Amino acid sequence: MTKSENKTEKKFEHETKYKKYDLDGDGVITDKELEMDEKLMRIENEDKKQDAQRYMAWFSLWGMLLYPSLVVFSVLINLDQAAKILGDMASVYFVSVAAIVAAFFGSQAIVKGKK
Ligand SMILES: [Ca+2]
Repeated sequence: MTKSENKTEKKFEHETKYKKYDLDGDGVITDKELEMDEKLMRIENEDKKQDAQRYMAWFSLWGMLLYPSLVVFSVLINLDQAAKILGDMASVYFVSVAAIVAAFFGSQAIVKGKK
């Protein structure tokens, strides 16, 4: 190795916070290792996002299922006003939930189609 090469070669400082990127532990952080970490992080984020979306879709579906029981419950314990309000809100609520669930399954279908 000549002197000029030595100068252009970049080194990480000792005990750098980036040392975790040296996946094979040979002391050299290659572009490949950095790209690999980026890929893994993207996969992890994608995974978290999907979990959150799935949770939201299920939560919405359960809300949809429990909504009528809530109305029945209100009637049963003589909360007539509450039952009426819930009934009035139902149309808006169901359309919103349907939109969320449709968006979820729609995006799932698009993702699957891309793969
Ligand atoms: Ca390495």
